[in-house]
Amino acid sequence: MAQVDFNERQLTLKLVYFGPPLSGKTTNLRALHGRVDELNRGRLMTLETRDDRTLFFDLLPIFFRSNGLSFRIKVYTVPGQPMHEATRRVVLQGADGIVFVAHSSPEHQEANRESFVGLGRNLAELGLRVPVVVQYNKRDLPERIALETADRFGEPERKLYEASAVSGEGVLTTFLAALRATWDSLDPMFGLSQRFGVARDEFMRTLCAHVGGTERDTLVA
Ligand SMILES: Nc1nc2c(ncn2[C@@H]2O[C@H](COP(=O)(O)OP(=O)(O)O)[C@@H](O)[C@H]2O)c(=O)[nH]1
Ligand SMILES: [Mg+2]
Repeated sequence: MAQVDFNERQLTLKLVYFGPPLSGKTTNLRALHGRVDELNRGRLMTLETRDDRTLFFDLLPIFFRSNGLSFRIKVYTVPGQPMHEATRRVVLQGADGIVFVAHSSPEHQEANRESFVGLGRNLAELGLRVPVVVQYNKRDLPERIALETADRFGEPERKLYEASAVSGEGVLTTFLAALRATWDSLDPMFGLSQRFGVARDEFMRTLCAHVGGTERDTLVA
């Protein structure tokens, strides 16, 4: 759950990148890390085993000040392998928003579905109702599923974000879309816009500037 301190004018959000093994969650965080100004980020903590898979989780803290307000965004990834269910649940605790990173290759579609079902199960167990933004990563693969027929995970109207995280393409757009959805879901609960005196679009513009984006990136999101 977001930490909101109206006296200190501080907002801390938690965003979690979830998805099947090897879909590119850690690569998304690396690309984000590369874009954020050094002044506005902490160390990217990542723990990898030799087979290229995240053992526990990655964490990238991003912080910035604007209008006398201090924002902190903690971005996590979970390990995708089935055996790490318990770790995923712990990392998901207190999440305010989720980016689901799906794999674009045809043979990974079953793994995508299984992982999404797992996400739903974990969220239900934790009693969390948070926005989920879906990204299809690895759009650069020659063998990739068409977006028109891609799984929208039970929501036919769901917008799908395309990315190629190795080159950084689409990473920022997905991140911004997730934070916009997060703000929109928290605003009615906390009265963020009113009590902080910051409208959502202003929050988005400032955030965008601090992660090396342009006005265009917020519009696309
Ligand atoms: N071709 C291609 N490979 C990618 C892309 N994103 C990640 N990868 C590769 O896929 C592998 C798994 O990525 P990683 O971020 O560790 O996946 P995670 O298990 O979801 O954290 C690595 O070898 C990455 O370099 C992408 O957009 N395109
Ligand atoms: Mg990883």
